[in-house]
Amino acid sequence: MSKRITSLITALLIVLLMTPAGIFARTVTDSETAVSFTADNVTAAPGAECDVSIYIQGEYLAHGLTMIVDFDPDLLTVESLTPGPVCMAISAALGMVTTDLTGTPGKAKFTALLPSDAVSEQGCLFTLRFKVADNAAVGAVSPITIDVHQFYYMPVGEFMSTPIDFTAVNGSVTVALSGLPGDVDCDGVVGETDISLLVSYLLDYDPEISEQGLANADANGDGSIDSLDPAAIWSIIIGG
Ligand SMILES: [Ca+2]
Ligand SMILES: [Ca+2]
Repeated sequence: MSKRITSLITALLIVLLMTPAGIFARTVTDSETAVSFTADNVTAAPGAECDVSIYIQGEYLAHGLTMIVDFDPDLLTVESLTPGPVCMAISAALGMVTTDLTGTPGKAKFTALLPSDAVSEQGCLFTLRFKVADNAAVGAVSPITIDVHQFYYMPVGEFMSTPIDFTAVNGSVTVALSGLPGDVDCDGVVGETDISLLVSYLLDYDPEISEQGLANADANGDGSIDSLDPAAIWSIIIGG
């Protein structure tokens, strides 16, 4: 790349970075197709890790994207961001990708700038790995909100960025106990109360047991809840 082009690109970037968002923006033209950003909906147990991917679909040509993924910082801590195929295409096109996962609790920031070639890839942009708080209540939900601040087309030689139309479909992380064999009362531990509850159930005393609790009641995993399972729970207790 010649020095002149490099200088031009640098000048363009400076203009872009110093310009308040949208001041030079034009209205989206009819020829552009709406793009959708989507986030996964996942479940995870208290204290567990889970992955939420952000996807981009639709036809587009983009030179810039600034996105903030919002989540509930009381429920989730973001641990890492793994680039997906779209993010890798941005890097391959010599784009600049910056992330900020820790600057503000509850926010993961992703910025991509492509000074030369536009990107049009579809698929996974990146995957965020979250850790669910140890004390998270079962049934609590953290929205995963996609907040796109800038998404535009601006080839070299253009002094105005053109916003690209898009829709965003948010995701969520729901705190749920994953199958813990033997944990009939779903309190996160396998104990003698689980045996009592299961025995009550087997004796048709009709105790209140959740759907997950019934799944956990099959402690030996043979597909049925029967008189072998209290012993299996006892084995888990003394073995653990
Ligand atoms: Ca239990
Ligand atoms: Ca069983």
